Amino acid sequence: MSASASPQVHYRTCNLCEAMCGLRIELDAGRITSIRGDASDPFSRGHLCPKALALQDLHEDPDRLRTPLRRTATGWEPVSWEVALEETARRLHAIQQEHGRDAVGSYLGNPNVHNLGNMMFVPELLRTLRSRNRFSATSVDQLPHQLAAFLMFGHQLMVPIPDIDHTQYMLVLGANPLASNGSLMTAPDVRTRLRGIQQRGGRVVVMDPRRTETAAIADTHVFIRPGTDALALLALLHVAVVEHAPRLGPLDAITDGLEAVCAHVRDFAPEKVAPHTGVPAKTLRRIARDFLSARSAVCYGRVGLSTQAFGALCQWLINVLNVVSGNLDRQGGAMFTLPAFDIIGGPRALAMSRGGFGRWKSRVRGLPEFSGELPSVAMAEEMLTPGTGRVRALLTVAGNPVLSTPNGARLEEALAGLDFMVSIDPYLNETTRHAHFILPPVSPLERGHYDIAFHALAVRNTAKYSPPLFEPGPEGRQDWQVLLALQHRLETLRKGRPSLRATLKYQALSRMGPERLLDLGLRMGPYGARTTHGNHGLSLAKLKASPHGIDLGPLQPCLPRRLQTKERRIHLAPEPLLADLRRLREAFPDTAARPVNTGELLLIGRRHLRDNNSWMHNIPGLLKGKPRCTLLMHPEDAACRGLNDGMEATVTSRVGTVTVPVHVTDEMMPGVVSLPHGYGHARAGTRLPVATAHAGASHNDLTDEQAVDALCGTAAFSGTPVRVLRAAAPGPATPAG
Ligand SMILES: Nc1nc2c(c(=O)[nH]1)N[C@H]1C(S)=C(S)[C@@H](COP(=O)(O)OP(=O)(O)OC[C@H]3O[C@@H](n4cnc5c(=O)[nH]c(N)nc54)[C@H](O)[C@@H]3O)O[C@H]1N2
Ligand SMILES: Nc1nc2c(c(=O)[nH]1)N[C@H]1C(S)=C(S)[C@@H](COP(=O)(O)OP(=O)(O)OC[C@H]3O[C@@H](n4cnc5c(=O)[nH]c(N)nc54)[C@H](O)[C@@H]3O)O[C@H]1N2
Ligand code: SF4
Ligand SMILES: [Mo]
Repeated sequence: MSASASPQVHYRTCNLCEAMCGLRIELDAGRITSIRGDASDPFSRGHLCPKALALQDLHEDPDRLRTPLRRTATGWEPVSWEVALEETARRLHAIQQEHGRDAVGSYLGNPNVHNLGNMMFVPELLRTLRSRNRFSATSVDQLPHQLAAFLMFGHQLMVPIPDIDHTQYMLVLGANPLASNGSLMTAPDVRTRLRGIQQRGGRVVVMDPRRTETAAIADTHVFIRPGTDALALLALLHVAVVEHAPRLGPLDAITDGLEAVCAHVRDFAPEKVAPHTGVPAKTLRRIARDFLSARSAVCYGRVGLSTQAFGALCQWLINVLNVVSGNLDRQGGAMFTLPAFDIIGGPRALAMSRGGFGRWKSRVRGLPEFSGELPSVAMAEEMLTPGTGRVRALLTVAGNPVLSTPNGARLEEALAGLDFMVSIDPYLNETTRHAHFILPPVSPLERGHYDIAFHALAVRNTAKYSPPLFEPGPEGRQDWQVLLALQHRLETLRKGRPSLRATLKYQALSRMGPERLLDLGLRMGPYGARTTHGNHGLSLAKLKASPHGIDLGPLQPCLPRRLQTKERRIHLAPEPLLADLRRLREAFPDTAARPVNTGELLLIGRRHLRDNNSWMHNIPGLLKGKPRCTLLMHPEDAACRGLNDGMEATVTSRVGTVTVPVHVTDEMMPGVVSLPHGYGHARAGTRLPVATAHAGASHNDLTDEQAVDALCGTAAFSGTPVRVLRAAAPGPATPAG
């Protein structure tokens, strides 16, 4: 957009988290003068959080890379796109030629899902690489949700979404939407939506080892021991089945496996699980009764639940509870979004794969594949363990696994030993510093945006397109352009010569870009030309003409039509999940005496409104105020270790030790401590001066890559056993020796 004399206004969606807030951005002479919430956005209604302002800071950050970099013996040097792409393709190709396809691994980070072009073009590049060593943030996050959806409803993205705007009872486990702004529940201004439940006479109940910001506004908060939620959910189901008898309503006719579920849950009376969970049986019974007698109710669990040893069981049991209480696919319960760009039921070429599970295993530890990916906890060992199939080269796209995946320090060792590494990323950070080439995309304001994923996971059906605010400079490349160029080069090298067909396809896709594919998907989607849901006739042009976005109405019941299982039935008791109950029983035997107090504490994570995983710490405005990388600890646990508020403590796990200041607070459950993740910016050789000045310690220097949900390989970092000691006071300087 060219500079002009009078102020201009631009509307767009913030792409930084899942909430999809509408923004109103004012510009003067081509420079941003204000960013506010867009009151006319029908979904977010003017809401925004402090991170929205960071879109300007990100855009203007002098440390954000603007040209490709090549690592040399004497440091980083800028190179042209031509050189960087050519050399990268050549190296990747050569390594695959010599060592086989699997020798090139990939890791995809979270921002891929917040980027239209990456959603469209990453799968193509991965198809070309055809390596089984594909990793992503999915397996340190929502994999259990996707596994449960795949096994129960036939598609990994048929994730039930809480109908927060209509429910009368919301039970939240292991999520803190007031800090995270909601996840697998796109719900801008979630605070007002939660308050709305209370204002219509409903209740919000939170089960969390910490009295979180969300717990603080809830009607009830219950402490629960980390890692025991599957037991608590089984006990809730026990009450639902034994006391109340299941009532599936219209789903009764299309649901298989109810008997099997009932048979298992009879064993899990609230009294029996109480010693493990720390939740009094009385409390669990009351929650179950209130849930079951509410006019509508929904159970929702997020990161705290999916990243534990029984994460897949947790997400399955949540779905089961919603089904047997008659709350799946009904207003105020757990519902399915019907997005305008339909990644589930849309045309094959534009839809996402339904998923797959356990079709192959990781080479070293035998961890199962899910949807074509292997668990990220296996990344380091796949690079460090010799033999055929060893990962010798890595492509990272929008990921910082050194800070985001368990035992980051070991992963770093592995990255340092790779033959070749390339990172598509705008920053020289803890991960990309190990790359041979860094290929930086333009800023989010220099590209068009449509939330393919989050429109499909939202509490309301809406659609909105954001055009680019700024034109990229001549050297600027969007992610998708980099991905496509790399793919084309790799294909050409593989064939040995440029083929006419491949060249034509490349040229066509370069011209089309993600926008034309989006248009196609919108036109062929449920609100498009062959419209089945109201007379919307959606297309990209129509969205462009509605800069605040289009409201497509509340979630609607859609079963069995939308089920993706072969027979369009719900599988309430999929075999792998049912079988996994045995592992749960073994981990928590009936006769278990309470574990003797060994002085061990359980470490959990924490998100803060002004953080975004690891990557927004170079923005001064977001780091103002007191340091946030602190260890929260209950007063009793602090007292018996001689720790006072503000003192430094060492925290030690099986894999490492970090030193952090302690904040003593009774918002923690006794026996549990909390440290945020995404810090640990003191590592040398990055180009993040602001982050380095607020370094903190990395939570993932404590988490253990051996701790997994054995069923699906998801990292189990909720509840890492740690020892905490008062740090030795810095003594007098000792003479250097
Ligand atoms: N201990 C612990 N660990 C956790 C979690 C936890 O709760 N506790 N949470 C987990 C979760 S839920 C997640 S999703 C993962 C996140 O794991 P990652 O996605 O690996 O980590 P991020 O910190 O999000 O890093 C994002 C990277 O993408 C880059 N980036 C940002 N925008 C773009 C873009 O548009 N294009 C490109 N090419 N790059 C971009 C950033 O510079 C940064 O390098 O972390 C997980 N790790
Ligand atoms: N401000 C901000 N927003 C974000 C992000 C961010 O880093 N910062 N990250 C984004 C990403 S990638 C994601 S996936 C989402 C995540 O969204 P949420 O899942 O809402 O994120 P958290 O705040 O980590 O909430 C997890 C909660 O689980 C609790 N918990 C930990 N272990 C257990 C356990 O064993 N049982 C129970 N019951 N609770 C437990 C923790 O105390 C915490 O309150 O947030 C997104 N939004
Ligand atoms: S809540 Fe999320 S989408 Fe909304 S302004 Fe903040 S970061 Fe952006
Ligand atoms: Mo995430």
